Order: sequence, then structure tokens, then C-alpha cells
Amino acid sequence: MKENKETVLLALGSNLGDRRAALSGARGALERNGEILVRAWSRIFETAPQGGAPDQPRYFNAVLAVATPLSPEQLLARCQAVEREFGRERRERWGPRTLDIDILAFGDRISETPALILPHPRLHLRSFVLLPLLEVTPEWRHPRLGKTVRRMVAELPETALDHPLAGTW
Ligand code: A4P
Ligand code: MG
Repeated sequence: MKENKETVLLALGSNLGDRRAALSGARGALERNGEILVRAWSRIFETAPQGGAPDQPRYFNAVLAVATPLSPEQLLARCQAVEREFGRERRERWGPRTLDIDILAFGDRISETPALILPHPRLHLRSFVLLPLLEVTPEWRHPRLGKTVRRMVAELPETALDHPLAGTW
């Protein structure tokens, strides 16, 4: 596989159904057709919902570093296909989404188009992204803010840091 050398970071989240199965299944599905190679992964954290309805269930969150010859747009399309595959309960009508895959960053690229904002516009504010990211690539530097993951974690409020581990994949 022709890989590009950029650090490509994905965030996975699930708060409905079998959350671990959604994350593990998504990881396998991303790798399935050989165009995406998972290079490094965080452990899985259980996190309180941030933003949105406060009464929604807790999330399982994790981060992957991947290598791929795909363009950012092609990678987003793959992520959305995997979301569709794993992320919906098809009991009656289109049910709630059980899987969210966001592209956190694609190397140093900066994109402001609504369909693909890079780096992800909220990554630096979110403990459920930054704590797993700290395990994967602590020295990665946010291309717009110039801050390492270590630094962004240090700037989080202390109350945001208690995410219990939810174990392995
Ligand atoms: N889009 C733009 N940039 C990107 C990107 N870098 N990666 C567009 C992925 N997608 C990107 O996404 C909506 C649109 O964003 C897509 O059409 C895509 O073209 P979506 O996944 O359909 O919707 P969403 O996930 O509900 O929206 P969004 O904005 O991704 O939500 P957030 O901000 O990611 O929030 N709390 C905890 N503890 N853990 C979580 O995982 N997640 C959310 C979702 C809120 N609270 C959470 C968690
Ligand atoms: Mg999303």
C-alpha cells in the first residue's frame, strides 16, 4: 500500500447499543478493504456526554492513528460508510446512531469547508478526544493552534479528566 506520511487521526464514539462492539467493529471495517491501516490506537474510555442532551447515555470513545493513500475526502466517505454499516439500529425506522467517526486531523492540512473541517473544530476542547489522543500521539501538534496534545490536555479543566477506562478492544 502506498501510504502517505501524514499523521491521520480518527475519533470513534458510541453511546447506544453494544458500544464496545461498535468501536471494535468499526476498526475492523476501516481496515477491511486494505486502504486504511491502523497504526496506533488508544484504549477505550467511558465518558460523560458533552454537549447535546445531558440525559443521554455515556459514551465509549477511542482514537486511532491510521495510514492511508486516500485523500481526506475519500477517507471521510469511507468513515461515513462504516458509520452507516455499524452505526444504526435497523429495528423499525432509521434509529439512533450508535457510531460516530470524526477525522480529527489529516497531517497539517487545514480545511474550512463545512463538509470537512480540518483539524476537527472542537478537538482541542474535548477531554473525550484529547485523553485518548494523549495515548496515541502526545507530541502531535495542532496545525492551527500550534499546541501539542500534552499542552491541550493540560489546559482542560481538571473536572474533565476523570474518564474511566472501559477496557480493551
Ligand atoms: N464534517 C466536517 N468536518 C468533519 C470532520 N473533520 N470529520 C461534517 C467528520 N465529519 C466532518 O457530522 C456532521 C457533518 O460534519 C458531516 O456531514 C461531515 O461532512 P455527523 O457525524 O453526521 O454528525 P455529528 O457527529 O452529530 O456532528 P458532529 O459535529 O461531528 O458532532 P460532534 O461535535 O462530534 O459531537 N460526548 C462524549 N462524551 N463523547 C462523544 O463522542 N460526541 C458528540 C458529537 C457530542 N458529545 C459527545 C461525543
Ligand atoms: Mg461526527
